[in-house]
Amino acid sequence: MALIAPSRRVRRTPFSDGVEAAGVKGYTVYNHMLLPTVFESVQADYRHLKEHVQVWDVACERQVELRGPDAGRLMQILTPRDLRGMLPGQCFYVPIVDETGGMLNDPVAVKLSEDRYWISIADSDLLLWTKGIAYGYRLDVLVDEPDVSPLAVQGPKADELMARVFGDAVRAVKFFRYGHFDFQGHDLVIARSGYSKQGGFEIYVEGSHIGMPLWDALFKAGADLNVRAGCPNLIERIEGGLLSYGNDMTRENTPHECGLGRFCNTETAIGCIGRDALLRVAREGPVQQIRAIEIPGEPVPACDRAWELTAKGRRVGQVTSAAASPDFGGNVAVGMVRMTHWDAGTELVVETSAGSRPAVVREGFWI
Ligand code: THG
Repeated sequence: MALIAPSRRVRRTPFSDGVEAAGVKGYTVYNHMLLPTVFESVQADYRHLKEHVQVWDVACERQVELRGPDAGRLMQILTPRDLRGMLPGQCFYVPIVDETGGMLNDPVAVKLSEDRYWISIADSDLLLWTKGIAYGYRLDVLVDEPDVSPLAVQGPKADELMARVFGDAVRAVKFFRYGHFDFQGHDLVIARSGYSKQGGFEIYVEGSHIGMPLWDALFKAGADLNVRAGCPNLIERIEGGLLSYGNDMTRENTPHECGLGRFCNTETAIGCIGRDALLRVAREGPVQQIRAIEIPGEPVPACDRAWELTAKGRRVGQVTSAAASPDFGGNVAVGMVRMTHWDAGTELVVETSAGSRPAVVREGFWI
């Protein structure tokens, strides 16, 4: 593929110098910012992620900060997940939908205090929607994008590496909780979360100038742990069933279609946008839903467009992400499948960009 032309519109991150020194081979653009996609090869990066520890530049997971007396009210207007039980120190995976129940984003919400939240967004301009809602509802809240850049530490040796840099107390942070930790006199929010199923942390690096000192400290402390620069890995995230907004779901889909119904409490999330539409779909149930799909045999090409799923020549859905899996054999894939054909074991045909291939609906994801 041709290179991405560098320009100010395609934002660099506080870690880009480190990423380039580590030999990044591929980038995508996410929230108008560089996101590495490959260092050695997607397969070699995958093996290393599952055995060692990696440091990921996920600065593109930009924060939408809500600050002020109406921050909590705005947060609940934005999501059908009931936030009444959410305490400072917690992170919630929250679907965000429009008035029709269509997915706008699937971020992680971080509650910093009663009047301050970060919304750690997937790839859509949620800042604009949020500013519009705050203005339209005349809320007493500031909405902006702070200088906060997540740096993920992922893999089985993540606890050991993080303990060496931040102290043993970091080991006690529970899944989707965060604590405050010092780095060279700077107070940083560190959560046990991240876009892999291998375990690890996300450091919310506040202040771009801390980016490279922290990057260097992690690599220095982890030399004997075989720490490497890494990035969200296509194969591993499909195996783990982690969805990618813009790929596996769009504004065309409801959270229920995306299998995110368990993160909606539409009945009790009073005042949330899309409530009426979602109450309807929650009652009737979705007619199509995300499924794990197996495509046996040779590696498929990159899934850079939706691939039709058919049964007896009729369209019954689409595959939106796929990759050859070293650990499970064949190809692992994610697709949206119509109710008539979504049962485990259903045999389908997928029209890849390199021709038709047999495909099977699976009971669940691989990890
Ligand atoms: N971390 C942070 N911000 C993010 C992502 C992240 N922003 C962009 C993108 N990723 C948002 N999408 C997701 C998708 C899945 C998860 C988190 C963010 C995730 N899901 C877990 C799962 O499905 O197993 C756990 C969800 C739960 O049980 O609460 O982690 O990765 N900061």
